Amino acid sequence: MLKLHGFSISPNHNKVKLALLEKGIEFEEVMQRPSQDETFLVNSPMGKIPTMEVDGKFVSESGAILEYLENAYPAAPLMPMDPVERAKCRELMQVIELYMSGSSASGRLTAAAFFGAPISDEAKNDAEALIERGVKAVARLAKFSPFLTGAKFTLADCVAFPQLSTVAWVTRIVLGKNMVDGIPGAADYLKYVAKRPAVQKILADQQRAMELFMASVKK
Ligand SMILES: N[C@@H](CCC(=O)N[C@@H](CS)C(=O)NCC(=O)O)C(=O)O
Repeated sequence: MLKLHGFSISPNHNKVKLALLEKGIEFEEVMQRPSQDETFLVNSPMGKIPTMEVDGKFVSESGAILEYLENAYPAAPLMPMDPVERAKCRELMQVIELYMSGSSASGRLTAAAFFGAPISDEAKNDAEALIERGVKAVARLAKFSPFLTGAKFTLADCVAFPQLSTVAWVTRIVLGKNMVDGIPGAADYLKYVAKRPAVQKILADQQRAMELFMASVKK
């Protein structure tokens, strides 16, 4: 059985978990925090989560894992068949991943949002400018009719829901404004997608993991 190593607070973990749930693939979740331990770097060379264990082999990088799932489990497709539509779906995934995700722009604010870590005004302004550019790009590309790329739920939604929710939360806490509100239709889209059973599970697991995490760092 596939094993997803990571933890349920992480948006990168949750985008893969959402694809697994939406595709109806059986999997096991193995609790793993990011780590620079040699033993973990063997399975995830940057020490990041998630990493997916497939028959004893490990694949890291959520984009590569999503591509594997789509190729290995084609029965419930989450990518359009038409090559151009497929590329447009990939484009949105990339734009969100590269310019808005926790490992890029909003990631600069994550420690401040989670732990109240000090952050300079300069760092805040830099992050805000980067996120602003990503917000404008997503606003240009997203259809929200009702899903990100059109009528069907796709991998772009698996990426967008956890990432945009995180950007919304982090920017509200650190910058005092929810920057996802700069994407017309995004707030309603997030509420709509949150009703899906798979997303409900993601949110419930995330809430539980967050409570455990906060209790462990307060000790
Ligand atoms: N590009 C990677 C990003 C993964 C990532 O940044 N994961 C975060 C958790 S959401 C992490 O492991 N952070 C720890 C670190 O950057 O060392 C992917 O798509 O999987």
